[in-house]
Amino acid sequence: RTILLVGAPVDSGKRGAGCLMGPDAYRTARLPGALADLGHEVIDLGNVTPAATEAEPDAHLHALPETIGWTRALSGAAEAALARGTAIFLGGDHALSLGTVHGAAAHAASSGKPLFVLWLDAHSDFHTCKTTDSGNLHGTPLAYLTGRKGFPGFPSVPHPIPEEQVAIIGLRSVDGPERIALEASRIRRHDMRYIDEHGIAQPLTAFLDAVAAAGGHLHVSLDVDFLDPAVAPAVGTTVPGGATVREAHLAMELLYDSGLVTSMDLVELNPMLDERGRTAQLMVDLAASAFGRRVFDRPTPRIL
Ligand code: DIR
Ligand code: MN
Ligand code: MN
Ligand code: MN
Repeated sequence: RTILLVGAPVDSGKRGAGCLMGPDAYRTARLPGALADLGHEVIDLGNVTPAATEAEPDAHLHALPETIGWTRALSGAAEAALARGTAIFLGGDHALSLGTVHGAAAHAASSGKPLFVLWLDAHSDFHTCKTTDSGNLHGTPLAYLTGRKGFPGFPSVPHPIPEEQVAIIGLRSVDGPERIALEASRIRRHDMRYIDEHGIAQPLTAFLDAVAAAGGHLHVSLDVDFLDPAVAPAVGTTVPGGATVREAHLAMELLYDSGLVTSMDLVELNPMLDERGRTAQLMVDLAASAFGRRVFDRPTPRIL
């Protein structure tokens, strides 16, 4: 495959700074080399910069104009990268997905394919600008991308993702208004208890079967806090009880086996909070699993 790396040093989606160093941490932890070792052609497109915007600051929403500028720029960058191959977006906090998935939806629409989104996260990121209590826009992308109202000043969403084409896995921190909206939606949602009871392969395989049956594109958004903080400490919003290293690798290996992944976000890594780069390294190893690293070959594509 041709894999395009797109740096998205977004740090406007929440208050604590540091995610802007994420793209260079992934490069330093040798993500390009790891992917090239698997036989891929890797093209690093460098870092995107936010578009200029006339949006006014908002008293409640943190860094609203900057986040609108990032959304506009990253949508265009994502659409352009996807025209050339598979795209990996190096974050940056989760506000970057407002733009990357917006662009992926435009690409999918122009290819005549439905876009599916897999959200691996402790949080549901299903707030609108009206319901967010923290005012942190990294908690909003899934609401924006599924076409919920309440995003004044943001680019319009001409290709909203149908709710049944979204799956969230890893949930253990859902705010009240998000929970009400989620329960009224058709979004597929699996909390950590579900993973404890059924394992991670079951809900993921069910979702991948739906993507394959629809002939869809698949965007994967991997938030560092999907992982347990004991193994991935470098994120500002740790929540205990997350995915283990093996659960995460199995998820990535199943994604590779499916052959369905067209784009991926690596988000919320804050290198300032890391212990000798271990979280960056784990994220690089997970990305490698998602793009073909394995111990033994298997009679793979159960789904293709
Ligand atoms: C939280 C944080 N729900 C908020 N969301 C995070 O601020 O609205 N998402 N950290 O990954
Ligand atoms: Mn395509
Ligand atoms: Mn998130
Ligand atoms: Mn999260």
